[in-house]
Amino acid sequence: MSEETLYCIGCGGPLQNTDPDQAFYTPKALDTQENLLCQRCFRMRHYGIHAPSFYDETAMRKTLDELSAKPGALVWVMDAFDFEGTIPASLIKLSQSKPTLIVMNKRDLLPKVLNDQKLLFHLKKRFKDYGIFYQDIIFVSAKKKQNIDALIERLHAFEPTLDLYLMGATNVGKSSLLNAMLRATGVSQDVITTSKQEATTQSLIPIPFESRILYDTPGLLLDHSIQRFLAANEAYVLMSEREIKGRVYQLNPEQTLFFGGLVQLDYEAGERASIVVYLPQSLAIHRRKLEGSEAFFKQHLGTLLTPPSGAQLHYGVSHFTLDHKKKHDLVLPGLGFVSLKGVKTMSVRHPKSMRVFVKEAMI
Ligand SMILES: Nc1nc2c(ncn2[C@@H]2O[C@H](COP(=O)(O)OP(=O)(O)OP(=O)(O)O)[C@@H](O)[C@H]2O)c(=O)[nH]1
Ligand SMILES: [Mg+2]
Repeated sequence: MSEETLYCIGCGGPLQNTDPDQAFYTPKALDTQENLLCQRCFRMRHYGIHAPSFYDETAMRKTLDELSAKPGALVWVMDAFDFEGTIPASLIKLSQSKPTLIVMNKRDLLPKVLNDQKLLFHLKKRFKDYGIFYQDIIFVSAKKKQNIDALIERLHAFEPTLDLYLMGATNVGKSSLLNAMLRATGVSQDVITTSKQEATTQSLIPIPFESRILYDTPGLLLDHSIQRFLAANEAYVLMSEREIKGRVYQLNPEQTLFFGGLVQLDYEAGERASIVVYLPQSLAIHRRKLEGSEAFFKQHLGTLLTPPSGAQLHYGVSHFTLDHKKKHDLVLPGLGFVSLKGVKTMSVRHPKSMRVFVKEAMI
């Protein structure tokens, strides 16, 4: 083995070729000049195999401390569809001390009725509420290669001496964006490993980009992520691949909607309500009367009402009293949102770690 440590080009981990059961193993000799992949990245890329992560909460805190101490600018990537669910508190703090660009990725998932102007107006208010500081907000789609040139152009506006850190929650598409930017500058294939799995990127990956270094970073893990409480295959099915269109329900009080077995919305009092569900299309919606819905939930959870189909989740119930004349969004972080009009009171059963809340409607 050569003296110098080599790093996996796919996930950033320090390579070793002695123990296949340990992190960042490669069967290849470590004295080569070629870009090497660890076994985990190789399997994820070529076989789509779900591979264990070596990145945990401790490593996450260490990375954050390291980055907070370095000069540089923050390129904060969020999932445009689930931005309320992809705002780690640690990055709010970081945005207050570093020049920050907000990149709303996965723009392709948002319903087309929500135009950029409307979205921007809403985001500015929300970011103010959160205490997020930023220079600009840009909408992109790594998947559809939308606005990638504009993003690169915007990066030029940062002081040339600053290195740039692509940061954000896990799975928002940081690595996909970096691959898209590299392709836009002539690289012919994806360099960094991407996947639906949490913590695909395991360590900082420095990429020389024009005159500076652009770092891909491991995503921040969130406790309300669906991957925390669902089996991997169930969570993957809920990760949308295309535009999420609203599913419309006209509901009378005393009616209930089940979103799979994950969320139960009991509409208690109000007018005849208009409810538009912006949740992954793969999540089945079941409608019934409110009376007896508790027993129905217990009886059908895991069979008619899935996911989850396996282990029992811990649920909590949140009650809401709303101004029924206004439109609101019920936000289900990690899943999406439900737009409500005409509702006075409702109760929502949800996984305990999913902190649901209501805000002014976006659409
Ligand atoms: N629909 C859609 N999916 C995207 C987009 N960008 C990335 N994805 C998907 O989102 C998933 C996560 O992408 P990654 O690039 O691995 O995300 P990441 O932020 O680097 O994740 P970590 O390394 O775990 O922090 C993959 O399944 C991507 O295909 C996008 O613009 N639109
Ligand atoms: Mg990544």
